[in-house]
Amino acid sequence: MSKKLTRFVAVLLLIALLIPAAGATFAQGVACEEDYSVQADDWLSKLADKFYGDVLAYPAIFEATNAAAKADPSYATIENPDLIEVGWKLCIPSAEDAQALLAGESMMGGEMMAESGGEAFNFVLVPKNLGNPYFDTANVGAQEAAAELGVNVTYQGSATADATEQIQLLNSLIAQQVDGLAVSANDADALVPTGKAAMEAGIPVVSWDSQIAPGGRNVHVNQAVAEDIGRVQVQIIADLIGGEGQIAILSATSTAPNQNEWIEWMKDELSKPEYANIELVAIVYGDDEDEKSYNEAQGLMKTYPELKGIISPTTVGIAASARAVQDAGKVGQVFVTGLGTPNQMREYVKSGAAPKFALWNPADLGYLSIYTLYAIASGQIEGKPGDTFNAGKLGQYTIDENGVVLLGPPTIFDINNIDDFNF
Ligand code: RAM
Repeated sequence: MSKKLTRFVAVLLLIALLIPAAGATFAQGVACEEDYSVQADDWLSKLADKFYGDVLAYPAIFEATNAAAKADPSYATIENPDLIEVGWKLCIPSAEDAQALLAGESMMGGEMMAESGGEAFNFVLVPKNLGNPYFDTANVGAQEAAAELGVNVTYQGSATADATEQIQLLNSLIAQQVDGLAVSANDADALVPTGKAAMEAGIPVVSWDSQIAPGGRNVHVNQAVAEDIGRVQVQIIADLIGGEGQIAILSATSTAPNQNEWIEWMKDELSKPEYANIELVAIVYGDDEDEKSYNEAQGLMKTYPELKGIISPTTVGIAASARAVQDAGKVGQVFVTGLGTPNQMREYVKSGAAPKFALWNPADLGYLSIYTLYAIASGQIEGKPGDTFNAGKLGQYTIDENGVVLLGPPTIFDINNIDDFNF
């Protein structure tokens, strides 16, 4: 063999060695970097997580395997991406090819399933009540998630934050056979039978913001650790009133699961020695209605002329309380804190009626709730403790041992940062 020819063969051999052990290249130019035989308890999103670290990349395996099956029937033909069987041979494209396949999908998720014979999901986001900017903002995030996932999310709630009205609404949504419910509960226990009925009818239930007790939902999406939310509000009021004096709590409804849990932590914080000079004189309820909350705040100032602080762990109550303090000419005498939206509280931060308060981003909460619901409804996860799923721009989340997904720590707002936020 001539030297030239030897070199040519060597180069060919080298090229052959450098090419990964790929299977055939299929119609769309996608090669199987690896073949995979389905094991018990596998499902596509779990495999997408394993190979690409992204549960939402499962359509790439689905598409590539079906393309491969056309050229080589030893690969499985997958009709329903939610159903794969043990022993099936799947085509796993390289991460690069998977990305190209996903980018080539005009639609992902629910709509992609629609293309393959399934149907786009119809989810419903249910707030405690309508007419509250906090929940409206959550819906903005939910719609963003819906657009990314190719699902429909409608926003439906009752006029008042009332458990009976909410149960009626949920029953009618169950009868309509919607594909998933994301609910901010008006009562943790009263909603359990309804949540159960939905799940028994095959409708996944995620509670968010205000939880349905375990047993009545698959997962609860919690905005922040309840203990932290409770304690921080006491720490802020103590600071605002100089560590002594009478304070009151103006809450949402008396049955609200989230507020009631936070109030327990407030009491616990107040029992510490450093708050010995602070007296909690009353807990009243404005029912997340502006006028009622305003009247309750006025009532507190009348009944307790020495009152120095109001903690209102509701976006409706805190704005109404701050307005009542301002209208009463008591800025600097009575301080308000609690949980509010920056847009509703901006003027009261600036006037000094409510110089400091806390909240999370409700849009992120709505966004995460829809991703959680989608992960369960699409069969990517069962919704059990330890399950991990991808929530788009927010990243990866894991369900904890109590069936809870945690959004993250709250933000504290004051004059220094209030203008940086617009919700
Ligand atoms: C109100 C609602 C909601 C709560 C916020 C802080 O908008 O009661 O459930 O999370 O306040």
